[in-house]
Amino acid sequence: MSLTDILSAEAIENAIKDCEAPDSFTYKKFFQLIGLTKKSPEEVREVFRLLDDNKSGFIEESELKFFLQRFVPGARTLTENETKNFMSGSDGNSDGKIGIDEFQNMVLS
Ligand SMILES: [Ca+2]
Repeated sequence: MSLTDILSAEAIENAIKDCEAPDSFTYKKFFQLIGLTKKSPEEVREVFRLLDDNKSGFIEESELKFFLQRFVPGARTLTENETKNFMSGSDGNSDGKIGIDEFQNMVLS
């Protein structure tokens, strides 16, 4: 299973292009552009598992910097502001990392 089994490679490419400029990334728009907001809860959870490379069960703040590169290896890193906004918008229980339920809520709410 890979990300492009669930998401269209073209949509991913467009989403990455849309946030090429530093500080233009917002997770809401990105998840819309890649088509994730229209997926089923189970598909969203599968995407989380694919993004959780070290299988820790969480996406940590330090990993968010490289979030775009999980989709396209040549994509840019996120800025500190983008990383902070991403984390504060998704980390419902404020433990500094994103769990699978928090990820699902963030994408589908
Ligand atoms: Ca959390």
